[in-house]
Amino acid sequence: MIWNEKFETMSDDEMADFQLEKLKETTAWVYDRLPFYKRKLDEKGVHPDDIKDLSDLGKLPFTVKTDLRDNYPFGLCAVPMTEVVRVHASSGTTGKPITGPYTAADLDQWADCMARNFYAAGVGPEDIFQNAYGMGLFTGGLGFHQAASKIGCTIVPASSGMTERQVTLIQDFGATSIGCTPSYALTIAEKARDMGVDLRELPLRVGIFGAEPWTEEMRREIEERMGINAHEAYGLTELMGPGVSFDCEAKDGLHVNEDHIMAEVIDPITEEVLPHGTQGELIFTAIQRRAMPMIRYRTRDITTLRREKCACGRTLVKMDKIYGRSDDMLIISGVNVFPSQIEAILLEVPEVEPQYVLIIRKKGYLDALSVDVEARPEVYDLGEEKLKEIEKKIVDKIRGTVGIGVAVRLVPPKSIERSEGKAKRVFDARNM
Ligand code: DLL
Repeated sequence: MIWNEKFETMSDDEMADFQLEKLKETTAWVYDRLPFYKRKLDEKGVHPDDIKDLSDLGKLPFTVKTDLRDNYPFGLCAVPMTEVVRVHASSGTTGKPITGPYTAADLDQWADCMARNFYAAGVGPEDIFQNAYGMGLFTGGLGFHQAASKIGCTIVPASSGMTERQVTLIQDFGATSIGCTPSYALTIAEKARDMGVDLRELPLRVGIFGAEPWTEEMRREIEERMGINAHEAYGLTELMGPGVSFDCEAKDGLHVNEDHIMAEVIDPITEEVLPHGTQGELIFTAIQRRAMPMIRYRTRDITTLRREKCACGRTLVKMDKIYGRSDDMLIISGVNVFPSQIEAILLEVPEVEPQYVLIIRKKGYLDALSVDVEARPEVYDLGEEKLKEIEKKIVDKIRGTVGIGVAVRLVPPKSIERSEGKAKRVFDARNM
């Protein structure tokens, strides 16, 4: 199912023409209205009139997270507040939150982008959609809500948390589809099992998961535990929220809604734009938003772009599943490691649950990594000797695949805190 045939299957040439027109319009929009962008463009010696070609995007300055924090709350809002109809925000871990103001037209476009996500996952008007993303300032809850509403799904606005109730609602209301973070999907699946409810026997058939990195191995695990097709949503508050990109039935990368958001990948150190097929930091330019357009935003998310024929018929450029965030990259014995690499290995080990945490500690002058992972209940009961054997197996697997030595500890079932939203899986104990 394709929601917006025109833009999702547009030819590359037509898309390029469309993007150029919108890029010109948006650059002039921010230049004329926001002193922040005027100063940044002037410093680079670029004027909106200098944009003649799509490659001129590379001449524009980057915007970074601290620019948003420095302009908190509405310094980057390009319309009067009377035209702003809603504000979302992401808390982040440090400093001021990132705010996202929207005009009525921005909200409409956002709903269109998210509706594409629903259709690509095979969720339509006849579906009952349980929305277990957190409702509120977080863009997940209302972002999914307004799209499901536009499509005409029957919405169950459960929000996140109260997991037992989530299971009961799925059961009683006959939800056919669900949205939440992948880690919360695992929590729901586990709670269902504890309650003696077999989700695989219920009408639930699709999930749309996102807001945090997850591996293909995690996707298969969730599909198996819930008896569903697990699809993906990607996005960030700075660029509207979910709806930036989504996967389709091919499950081979995520289509970027590039008529709204242009994507580039750069080398995070040299800031040089990289060719498609090369991994680097994702950069987004929002070319249609009016309250808070964004010029070349550095996401810190690591991926690769590809423009290729997709089995689903969409022509929208694809990005690979997010490999990790540059902030989450660990350097262990001189080797760069992303948590996703460890997750992929752990999920291949049949004796453990998909519940783990990574702890970074100081070992002399170097950083050392410890992995705590839960043993399956029946495995945990086999005793210490067996656990040691499995721990060693995991240590060897990680050394063989990632090339680093780590300490692995199998911990008791249910001893790792369960997630209801974005899971916190990396702990820094270097200063403890
Ligand atoms: O997490 C928006 C969202 C809500 C996306 C619901 C999908 C579903 P923020 O809270 O601003 O916005 O966090 C944005 O989360 O830069 C990524 O690092 C990460 N992220 C979001 N989706 C994915 C995904 C929402 N599918 C940050 N895979 C982004 C990996 C993701 N990381």
